[in-house]
Amino acid sequence: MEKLHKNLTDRNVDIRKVAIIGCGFVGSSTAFALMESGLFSEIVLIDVDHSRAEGEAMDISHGIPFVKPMKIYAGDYDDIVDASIIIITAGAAQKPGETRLQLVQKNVSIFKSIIPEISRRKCEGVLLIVSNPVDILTYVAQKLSGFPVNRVIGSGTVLDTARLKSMLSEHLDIDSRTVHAFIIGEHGDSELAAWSSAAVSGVPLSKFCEMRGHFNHDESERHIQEMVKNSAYEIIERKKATYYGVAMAVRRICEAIARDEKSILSVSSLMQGQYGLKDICLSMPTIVGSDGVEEKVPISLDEDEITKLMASAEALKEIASALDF
Ligand code: 6V0
Repeated sequence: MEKLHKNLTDRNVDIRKVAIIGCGFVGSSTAFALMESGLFSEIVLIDVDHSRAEGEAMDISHGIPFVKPMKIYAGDYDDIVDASIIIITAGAAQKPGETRLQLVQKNVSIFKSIIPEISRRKCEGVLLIVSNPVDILTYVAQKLSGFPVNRVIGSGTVLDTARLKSMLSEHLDIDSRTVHAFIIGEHGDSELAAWSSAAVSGVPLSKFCEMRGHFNHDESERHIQEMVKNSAYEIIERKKATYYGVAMAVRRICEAIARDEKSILSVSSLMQGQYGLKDICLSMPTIVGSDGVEEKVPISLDEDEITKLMASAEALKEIASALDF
């Protein structure tokens, strides 16, 4: 069968090397999480504020004797040509009360300075976008880089899905790893929980809830979904930024890529006709392996979920169409 895209063995990348562009709260926490993971033997940090990247590299590298041997250093774009994953966390952060979408034009301008540096060097790694608004910036990175669709991924709702699982685990007093449920759509205000396909170890969620003494499904679902959606606002109000949760989410995505796990994660990527949606990036459960996006998983959605997904896509399209890039 003819190959649709080059797989890892055909690409000029070092599977043990990862780059992080942007070393603020999110970039440095991600570097720390990746250092602890033992997945990589080389981490390159890039920031417009080079001394900040140097400081983070120095600080984190002093912990290497407690983990596995590796190199972590501040570099420039020439150092990342063979990185298997290029993570972008550069950008202005969300301010209290500011929506992710309000950040958009500021961060698009930053991407216009970063992405051409990457494509000019013909990097063949997977681009993993974390900066917000992540779906819009994944779309912008896709267009600016000219990379194949499978090699541009946004962290999307991987974090929101983890928040959902952890809240359901508290609600049901059950291990969060046994909860199967996804937040889909935009990573932001129009996101939705795909309740109709949610389950705990194969038992439909509503049935499992009843088993654990919860019968008020509609109200609980509404409450939990609101809490997931407002998590970032709540955290920002208290500590000005969110970074540990997202760093763990990025680590999980990197693990799926570096180990070619074919894990199903709710990453953001270009829709190509699924659910009738095209030319926009948003999150759906997706098989993720060493080549990035392998395939989106067509989970079944009920009528209400379809309507909400369409509204989420519409909200994103409206913003994308107004962008100047
Ligand atoms: P921060 O602490 O201000 O760090 C941003 C860093 O980017 C700074 O060190 C800047 O110097 C650097 N930077 C700016 N412009 C460039 C450039 N052109 N090239 C290289 N580096 C540059 O922000 P923080 O780390 O808190 O947040 C970073 C981004 O992550 C923001 O857009 C957040 O909104 C986003 N988040 C995304 C999440 C997700 O789930 N996708 C979660 C939390 C935050």
